[in-house]
This record gives sequence, C-alpha cells and structure tokens, in this order.
Amino acid sequence: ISWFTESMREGRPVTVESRHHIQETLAETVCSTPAAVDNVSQYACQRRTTTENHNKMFTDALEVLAESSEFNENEGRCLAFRRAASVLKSLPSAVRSLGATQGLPCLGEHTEAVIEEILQFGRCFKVEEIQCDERYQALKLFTSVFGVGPKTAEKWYRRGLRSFKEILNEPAIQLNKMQRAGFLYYRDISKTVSKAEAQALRCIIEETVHWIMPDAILALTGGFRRGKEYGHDVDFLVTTPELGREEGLLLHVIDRLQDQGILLYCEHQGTTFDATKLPSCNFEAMDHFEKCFLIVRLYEDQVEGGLQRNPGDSRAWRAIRVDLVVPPVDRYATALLGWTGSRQFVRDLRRFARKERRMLFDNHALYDKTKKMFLSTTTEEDIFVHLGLEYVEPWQRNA
Ligand code: DCT
Ligand code: MG
Repeated sequence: ISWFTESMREGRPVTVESRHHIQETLAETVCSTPAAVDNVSQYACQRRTTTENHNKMFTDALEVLAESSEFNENEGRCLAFRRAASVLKSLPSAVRSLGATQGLPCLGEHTEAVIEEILQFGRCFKVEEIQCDERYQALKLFTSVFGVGPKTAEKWYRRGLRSFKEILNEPAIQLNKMQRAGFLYYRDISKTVSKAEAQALRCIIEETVHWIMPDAILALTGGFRRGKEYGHDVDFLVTTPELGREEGLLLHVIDRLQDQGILLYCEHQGTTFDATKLPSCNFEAMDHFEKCFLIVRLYEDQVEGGLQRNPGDSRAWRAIRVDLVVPPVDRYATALLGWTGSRQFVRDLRRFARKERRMLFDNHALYDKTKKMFLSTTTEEDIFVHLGLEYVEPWQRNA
C-alpha cells in the first residue's frame, strides 16, 4: 500500500471517535443487546489479540473479500476488510447480533452487511460467489506457489492458463529459480508447518549458527513467536552481540546447511541497509537487512511426534520454507518487532507512530520527527515506551 493511498484514505474528517461515542450511546439506549466491548481502539497495536478467534466465521469471510479486493488491485477496500477482520479477532467473545458491533471501529457498511448476512443465514452470498469465480480460483491457486505474486498470477490468467499443468506445459512461460522450486516442492510447502516442526527447525538452525559462532543470537519470530500452532514458514532473526561481527555469518550458515545436505533451495539477498535513511512509509517494501529465503529438508526422526504427512507419502522427510534475517545488533529490537508481526499489528504500529506521535517506524529504526532524531531502541519494550503505548506481549499481537 503506498503512502499516498493510505493518507488519502485516512484523509477523511477525523471525527471517528465522537461518532463512535454517539453510536455506542445509541447502541446502549436503542438495543437491548449491550455493546460488545467498550473503547476498542482503531489501532491493532492498542488491542490485545490472542490466537483464539471467537469470530472466525466472520473473519474468514472478510479475508476472502480482502483477498478478492487485492486481486482486483483495490488496495483501499482490501485494507478496510483486513482492518475490520482484525477488530473482530480481538473481541473476547463471538458477535451474536449486529447490535454487538455498534461502536466498534473500522467496520464499514460492507462489513456490517456481511456480518448481518452471516448472522441471519449462516453464510455470505457475496463470499460464495467469489469462491466460485474462475478468476479468483485461478489467482488463488497460482499465488499459492512460492515465488508467484498477484502480478505474475494475473499474467498467467490473462494468457488463458487455469491449472498448474497448463502453466508447466506452456513453452512460452519462463519460470524463475524461485518459482521452479515452488512447483518442485509444492506439495510439501503448501502444507502448514506445525509447532513441533518449527521447533525441530529451530534446533537445526541453532546448532548450525552456534557451531559457527557460539555467542550468536537467534530468535524464532513470525507466527510461531506469537504462539500460533501452525504457520506457512518458519522465520528466524540472527545477529551477533558485537556490531559488525554479523558480516559474513549468513553465508557461512548457508554453506554449513548445504554441507549437511538439507538445503533444497536458497535465495540470498545481501544487505542494502543505510543507517542514515529515515524509516520508510511504505509498509509493503521489504526491509534492507541481509536475509535468505530457504527450502530446508526436515527428517521424520527430528520432529517430536513425527512429521505431518500427505496421504500416501512414505518419504522420511518433508520440505519446509525458512526465512533467516540478519539485522545488525543495534537494529535487533526494531527488526524483532517487525518480523514478529502480525502484519496487521505492525502496520498499525507504524500508522499509530506516524499519525498519533509524529514518529516514523519500520524494521530498521524509530525516528521522532518533532525532535528530528533517531530514538534508541535496545528492546521491544523501549519501542512501546517511546511510542507511549502499553506493552503488548508477542502472543497478544495476532491482529
Ligand atoms: N514481514 C516483514 N517484511 C516482509 C515480510 C514479512 O516485516 N517483507 C513481517 C510481517 C510478519 C512477519 O514478518 C512474518 O511474516 P510471515 O511469515 O509472512 O507471517 P507470519 O505471521 O509468520 O504468518 P505464517 O504463520 O503464515 O508464516
Ligand atoms: Mg511466518
């Protein structure tokens, strides 16, 4: 989402709070059902969202609508549905009547209509229509391949391609290395990764990193740090206690994984980090730290309780997607916060910083525009303190 479109969207008169106050008051007087929760913030970083989602029926539907908007390049709509879903995920109980949503932020008329329909019929017809749509189905299928984004998927769809078989049999299509790996290991990496599998990978990465540098710092990030049971990949942050000693470490780790014969795919990106640059306003842009996107072989006997298997699969291993990111140690806290996610939580941290505090925040730094200076951030807690926010534990960041 570009800074421009986000600002445009947020440019509407900011009487939101007063409107919500009126809506809440109305809800209390008009409806017999009390408002679900008082004072829910419009910012995910001011809400606590565990993995327990009491409103999955609604959020799943909104997720389909968000995804479909994304495929149609309607970023505003996509974000609006994602924000609404995120608010519902934070609620301590299931929404049982439309009255219970009164006063909640970020629920637009489309979302209200979806909730109403699901409450009444147990399903949303618009969502079902999208799920039956040929283009949606094709784009969803194509973007499920590692290395295939919405642009490539759209290009293939426009060529009239509808299945993997058609793509792989089309001589004019040149897959890049990442996409070739994506197809090659599709059955494994399109399957979720369990907590036990993530833990096993942590042991492998830890052993490898510490074999090279015994005092290196390693953290499991992403969804698993937030306490999720399943994920689509396993994300790690690696750094060294002394600034500068991280240089060359990642290439060494990659070599070592290669020597162990467990590296199935590797794309390494060198650092483009520039300490003088202000934090970026573009949330979608990838950060500048050195990193690698891997596909790693994980064996049955390395996982407590064994691997998750596809039916009829007799192999003793499966392939898993792993990301390793190497920030310099003085950027460790901002990188950790960014890579722990969730995307919606971090997106709102950045929006909150900009709009409420005149600060810029991204995976590299926190900058105060009023004081015209970078703020020192050694721990995640420091960042919350600078932003004047209550600390939110990783397991409460599942926005
Ligand atoms: N992230 C980031 N910059 C990117 C991509 C991701 O800062 N270019 C952050 C946002 C969330 C976190 O890193 C991990 O990303 P994912 O693995 O995509 O998300 P996840 O929450 O771990 O979800 P999943 O459980 O599906 O892996
Ligand atoms: Mg992840």
